[in-house]
Amino acid sequence: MSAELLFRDDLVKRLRDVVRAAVLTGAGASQESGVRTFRDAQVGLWAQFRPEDLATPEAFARNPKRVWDWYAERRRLLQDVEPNPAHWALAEMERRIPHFTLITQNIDGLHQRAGSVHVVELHGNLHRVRCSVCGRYAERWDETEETPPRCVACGGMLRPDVVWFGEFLPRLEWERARSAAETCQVFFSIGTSGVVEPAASLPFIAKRQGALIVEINLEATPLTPSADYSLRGKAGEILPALVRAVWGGEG
Ligand code: BJW
Ligand code: ZN
Repeated sequence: MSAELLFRDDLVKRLRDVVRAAVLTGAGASQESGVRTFRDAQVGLWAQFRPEDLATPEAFARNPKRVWDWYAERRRLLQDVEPNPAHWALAEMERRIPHFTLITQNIDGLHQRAGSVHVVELHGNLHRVRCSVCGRYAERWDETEETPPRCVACGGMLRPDVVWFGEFLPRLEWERARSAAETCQVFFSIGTSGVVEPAASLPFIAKRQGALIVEINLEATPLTPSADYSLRGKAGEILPALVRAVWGGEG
């Protein structure tokens, strides 16, 4: 399949001279690595729970062990997972576009593993925990008989350093994401259902200040009617082809 045939000529031309770009990725960007998207993450042991019943502070307060075990299982599954061509292509775009901000809702760290440098993690990172009482962060902790393990400083329960429903996003990350949306010439929305706020508002912020909106998704989302280009298909196929069409080389 020729990359040039895939895209309307004007998109390729408009991307060639872009200096400031922002990208928002969601679970669909990691799907081809074998990471389940958030809304089909409930299988096996977890099939009886909706994500909304696990990814909340209330769920953790009610049953901390169940929530900790769900994240521990997802962490374990990630051990066998590698970045996919969508991650590699985004790392390549960062090398081509002078001011490039990659905003991700994913907590899997796969963008960084593919070589992306300027990554804004809006919803935290699965490989970090923090104390639910004193807020102390840790990237290493001992799995003890007690689940969740306890904070070495204050004895409070550790929790994953991720953002649950009803919690505020990390302030600095949100400021960086908003500022990138407010100043970019092109905004890419990739593999996100676009229903979880405030991340879902970022492409609309970009649109209001005149940025070109490019969406890549398997299906239509609430953003689709507002997108200048809606590319329907797998991010791991479309992104490398787009990089090849715009900048040439391997993509
Ligand atoms: C492919 C593909 C392939 C598949 N190629 N595509 C305003 C209005 C209404 C509600 C709210 C509002 N403001 C706030 C809220 C409440 C809430 C919210 O948004 N609720 C909505 C559900 C209605 N938001 C919050 O609570 C946020 N906090 C907040 O706003 O603070 C202020 C506040 C505080 C107190 C009170 C009130 C306000 C926090 C949101 C935190 C979200 N956290 C999660 C969990 C993170 C940890 C974890 O992973 O466990 O983040 S929820 C979950 O959804 C996760 C994801 O990052 C996020 C987004 O999901 P994503 O990435 O879009 O995945 P999917 O699965 O939904 O979609 C995948 C897409 O990929 C699909 O479209 C596929 O088609 C596509 N795809 N394969 C291309 N190969
Ligand atoms: Zn503590």
